Amino acid sequence: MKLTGVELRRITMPLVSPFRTSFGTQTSRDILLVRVVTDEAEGWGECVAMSDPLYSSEYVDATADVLRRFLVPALVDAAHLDANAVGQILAPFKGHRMAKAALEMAVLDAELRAEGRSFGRELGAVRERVPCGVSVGIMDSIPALLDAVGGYLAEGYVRIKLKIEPGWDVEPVRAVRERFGDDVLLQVDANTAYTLSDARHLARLDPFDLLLIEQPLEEEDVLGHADLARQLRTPVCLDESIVSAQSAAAAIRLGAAAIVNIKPGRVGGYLEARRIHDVCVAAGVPVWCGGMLESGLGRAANVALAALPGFTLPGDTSGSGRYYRTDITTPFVLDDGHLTVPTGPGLGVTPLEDELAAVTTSTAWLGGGS
Ligand code: NPG
Repeated sequence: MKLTGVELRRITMPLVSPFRTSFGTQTSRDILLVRVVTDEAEGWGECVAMSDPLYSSEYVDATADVLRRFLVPALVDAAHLDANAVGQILAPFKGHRMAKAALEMAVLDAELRAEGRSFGRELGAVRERVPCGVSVGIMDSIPALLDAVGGYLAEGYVRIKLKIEPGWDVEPVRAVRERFGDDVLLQVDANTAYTLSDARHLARLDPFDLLLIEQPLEEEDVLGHADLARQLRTPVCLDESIVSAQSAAAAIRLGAAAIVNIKPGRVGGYLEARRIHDVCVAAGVPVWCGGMLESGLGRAANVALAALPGFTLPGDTSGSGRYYRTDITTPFVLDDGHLTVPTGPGLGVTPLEDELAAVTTSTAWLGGGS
């Protein structure tokens, strides 16, 4: 393929309810979409960066800037382009994995659409549908939390993840266990909110038989996670710390990650996400697919990835309605706790013109002609 140009499109989608994590509260999602135009087909990518650099160092304005100034021009200059080449072409530019992932996703979509193959087929999906978990934000009170969890269980979600932070950890977990019983698949996510000196406190979660505790310590503290893991019965899962297959292999070798959350945006794209999956499978480490409040575009690709054989735990692959009243694609709707892996060419979904126009705040064309 030869790249003609790239459209960057900013959209703002209101959330159905505020989503609070240890790093902040969100009421809407500011998303950068990437549409690549090639001589063979068009493709869509979604950048998972947030408005502010609170989850990781990237943020939407920065991803738009690095795409415009460095990443897109490098691809426009390439004589022959395919998704496998994107990582190599962009390798001289350090970091910026979320920006790179969005561009690679769009090129992969275009390539697969041109060839009539789906993301699931390309990545190696072995399931037609995937079981879905839901991430439940920090609430103002335990009764409000129990209402929310009860609602999600009634909708069919097969696994509950509670966001935690100091002051909101043991009691919410205890309350959910007491109300909904020991059979509910339950895990917690700290988004780096603790330090190693909290080890004894976090060990108080052990009696609740959690699937895992996700990223209790800061991103670079891989050794700390290994030390913590020796003091907890609850398995330690890494999210923010895993930025590549190489960092996954190191974390596993050090005993810092018994389980890995794979988010394609965080690691530079779906191809690196698959490599992490392969590293984890070889090491006997279970993986699951994380979520970053994606629109239907990112959701489609995540559901395809979550259908790979090593994804043995339910992911944060919720239905569109968990976050958005109106999605920009045909919405993903839970069926008996599962989402169906799209089978059409590329992502298998495209933005709906009116819905997309309604949430668009700006567009910019980069590259050649049209
Ligand atoms: O289901 O899409 C989803 C969201 C799941 O909790 C979720 N994501 O830390 O994993 C996380 C968290 C997150 C959301 C992180 C947005 C960063 C941005």
